[in-house]
Amino acid sequence: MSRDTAIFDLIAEEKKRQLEGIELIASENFVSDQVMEAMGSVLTNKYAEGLPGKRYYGGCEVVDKVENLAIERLKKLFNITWANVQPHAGSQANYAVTLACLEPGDKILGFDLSHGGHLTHGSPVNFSGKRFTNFFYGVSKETGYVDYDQMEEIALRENPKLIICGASAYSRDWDYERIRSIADQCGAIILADISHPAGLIAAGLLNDPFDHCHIVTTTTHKTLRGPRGGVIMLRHDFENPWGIKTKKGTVRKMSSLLDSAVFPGSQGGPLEHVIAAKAVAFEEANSEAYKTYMKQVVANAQKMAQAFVDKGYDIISGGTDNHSMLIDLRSKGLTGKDAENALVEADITVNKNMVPFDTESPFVTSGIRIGTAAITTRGIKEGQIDQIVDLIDRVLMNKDNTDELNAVKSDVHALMSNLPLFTW
Ligand code: DSN
Repeated sequence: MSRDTAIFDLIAEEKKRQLEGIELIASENFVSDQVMEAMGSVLTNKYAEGLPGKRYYGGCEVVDKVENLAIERLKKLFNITWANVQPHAGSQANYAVTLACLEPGDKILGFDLSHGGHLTHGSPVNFSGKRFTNFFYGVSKETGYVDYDQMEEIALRENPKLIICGASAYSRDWDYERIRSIADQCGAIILADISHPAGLIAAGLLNDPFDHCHIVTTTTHKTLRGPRGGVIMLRHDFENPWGIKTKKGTVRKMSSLLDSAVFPGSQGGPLEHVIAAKAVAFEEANSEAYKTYMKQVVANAQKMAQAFVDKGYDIISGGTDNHSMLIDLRSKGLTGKDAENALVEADITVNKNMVPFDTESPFVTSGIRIGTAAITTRGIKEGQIDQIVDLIDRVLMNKDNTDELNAVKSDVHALMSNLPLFTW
């Protein structure tokens, strides 16, 4: 068969878009060549349902070694004792946790989606909202920080079986110790979904959730800079509190329930090519160079948040501890949708995002979310941040002026086109 130019031309077009533009979506990043190579390898041909050493197919000797390497490298990265690297994505990881821990109708206390939470933390349009009974904590209107008093008040009133912390759009660190003290008062298990700040936690730049939160999930493609995927992790394995027993009559460990919840509970064959790419990314993240990269990501984000504040933009909570920030555009008379669309015209990519206490719908929103993981991978340092904020401001202040948007686009291409997609 001849080469499928329809698809490969589109891939080339997308590569050009990625090279020329400024990528500020907080959940995106660029992977190294070796991560890409592992993903595009012959491992995609192999079926390997089960776990290393316990498969339902022959010929798994090699992929067993691949998957074991991924697990060992991840254990080293976060100083943990157990991991499952098979979830196809963060949502699948969180689905497996609910399958292991909850019965339909059980209560979950999660972070409100409109305050920065994630769909899988209890949103009514997601499995987590459809299968379970959900309650939400949010941020304080005054400070923009998570309101732990509200979390405690709801937890003690409702006695949820699962408390979920972690966010898609929250720029501050989490007080995992406080969350544990709340969970212990009502007998809840805690799931920390660290999908966004995982790399910063691995590099020791943010609080470590693993001693306080019973179960931790993350995606592997955001700050972790790996292939698209998810993992589930435990530092301390424990007997499930519901007394679920093995066939031999002993109480099953949480690791065993989680393994079963991934396969056969919710997934079929693991994506061994993606697991190989995860292993490569975990090894990269175990390096000093990665720690330097993570520090640069935070330095860039803090510099950017300040530059926006200096231009009169309203950043939720006033700044950032991590790679991201949420900008409330209401004081500028803009919606998130208008801002996202105008910025795309200039090849600057962000996503519209609800802000706490938003009055617009999720399709319009009052804010945009910005993250610095991807531009930092391309080699952007603090010295170029003011220029990027200037470009964004020019777009937002001239959103209906096509000439100005085209002028900004030329400046964006001049800044980015000669930078590689991936640098250390
Ligand atoms: N991964 C989420 C994000 O963009 O933060 C969306 O599911």
